[in-house]
Amino acid sequence: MTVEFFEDPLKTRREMASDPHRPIYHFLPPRNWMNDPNGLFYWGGRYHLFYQFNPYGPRWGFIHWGHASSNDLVHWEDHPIALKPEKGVGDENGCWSGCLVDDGGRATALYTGFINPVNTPVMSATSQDPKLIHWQKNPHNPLISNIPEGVTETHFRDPYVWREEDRWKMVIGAGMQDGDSAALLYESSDLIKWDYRGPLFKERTFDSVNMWECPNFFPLGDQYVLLVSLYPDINGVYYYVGAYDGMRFTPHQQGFLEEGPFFYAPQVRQFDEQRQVMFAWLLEARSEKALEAAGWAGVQCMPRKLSLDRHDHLVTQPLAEMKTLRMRTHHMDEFSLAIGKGLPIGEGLHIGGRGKHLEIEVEVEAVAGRVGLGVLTSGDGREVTRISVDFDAREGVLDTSQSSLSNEVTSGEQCVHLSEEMLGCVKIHAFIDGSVIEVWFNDLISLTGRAYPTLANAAGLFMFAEGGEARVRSLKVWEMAAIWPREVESEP
Ligand code: DQQ
Repeated sequence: MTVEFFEDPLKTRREMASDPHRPIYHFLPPRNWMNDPNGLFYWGGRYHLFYQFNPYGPRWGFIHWGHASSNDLVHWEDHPIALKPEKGVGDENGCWSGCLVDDGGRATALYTGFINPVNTPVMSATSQDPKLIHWQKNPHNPLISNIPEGVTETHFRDPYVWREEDRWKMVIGAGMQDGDSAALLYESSDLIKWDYRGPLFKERTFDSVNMWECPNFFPLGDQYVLLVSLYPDINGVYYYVGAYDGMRFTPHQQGFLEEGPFFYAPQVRQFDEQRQVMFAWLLEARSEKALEAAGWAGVQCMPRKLSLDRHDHLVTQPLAEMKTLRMRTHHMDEFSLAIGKGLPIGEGLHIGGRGKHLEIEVEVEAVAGRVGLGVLTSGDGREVTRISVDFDAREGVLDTSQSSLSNEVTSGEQCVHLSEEMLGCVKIHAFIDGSVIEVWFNDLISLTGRAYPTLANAAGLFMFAEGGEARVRSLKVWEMAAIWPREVESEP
């Protein structure tokens, strides 16, 4: 297949770079639609990221596996499309989500073939290419086409595979006829013939949820984690932490990894002893018409490291490697914020056009009111995105309700609960990248949002305190570099 922009992806990236909503340090394809990360993998000395991709437009449909690689999980190089739908083999209408494993020197993708909503077999493709450019579909495809009894026929997809002693294990996301969601366990000695072993774990997470998409199952410290995406309605990403006996999983802790509507379908891979690394699909918050005009849709979150806090809650942190993108730093210590007065930080620190691509770390103390940051703010204040702590409601808040004057955009307030002990001195760690916002409160709880300001100068940064005064212990701002070669960048 010839898809013009993959012949010169950097040229396409350069053409797209003047769009102020495009991130520069989050991964996205040169153009068109991307959703779930797939097949996160280390091979031939490089990290590989495959992703759900529609080469024909900025809308979901006729999904292929796009491909990029990196030597640090931060900077990426585009590669040709890896997997394409093909008639007669089991994936004629789409190569849906899956993963990659190393089968004794042969990279093997296990993925969902989409024929129609009630026919979504498990498929496989292999590559012995050190760069993973060339793929062969397995002649035994489809590997699993019969769904087990009790499973809803439209709710069976997204294989996640790992090696356990001398066997391969796999979980598949499912929805059951009894209303539960499930991670179905399979076992194989050769990655081709799979035996069903029953649900690894099943539960009705909430009444509104009838399937777990994209299950990930992996060890973390001395526990096991099952991470699932709540379907339908992109209801958020949920985790269970517990014990695993080789057949069944028994959780003792659970919760939302992120509850909002913009973070979905993560994939987790262990790359070295210490680190389980995760990417996830960040959804757009604008109309189809706006997406068609933009020519692109969907972003990956920054690579994140997973860990368990002292209560066995699953938490994430941006990978330390992201610090390599920090450029000019601005630093202010010990200052007060008077009630109701915005303190413009951008002007004082001379942050130029890079105000749309920042990392910000601020530590604040207050006893009442809302204290926080205004980002992506226009000179006249008509467009502003607020990231704050509400000390009265004990919440971290990401408020995009005034982010954009456009009526093609969905906006609103997302809140997360902060415990009493977190409120002593709150650290807000925010990443702003065009239209992408990822925020952590006290390095523990994260929120993701999208903001699409329309005014050219909407790059201002300020701090505010409403309903109570605040003391800022320290504020650090970094202008961030792009993850693409210099020639792709547009003038800030
Ligand atoms: N996306 C894929 C499916 C998966 C869903 C299709 C989750 O395999 O269940 O693009 O976003």
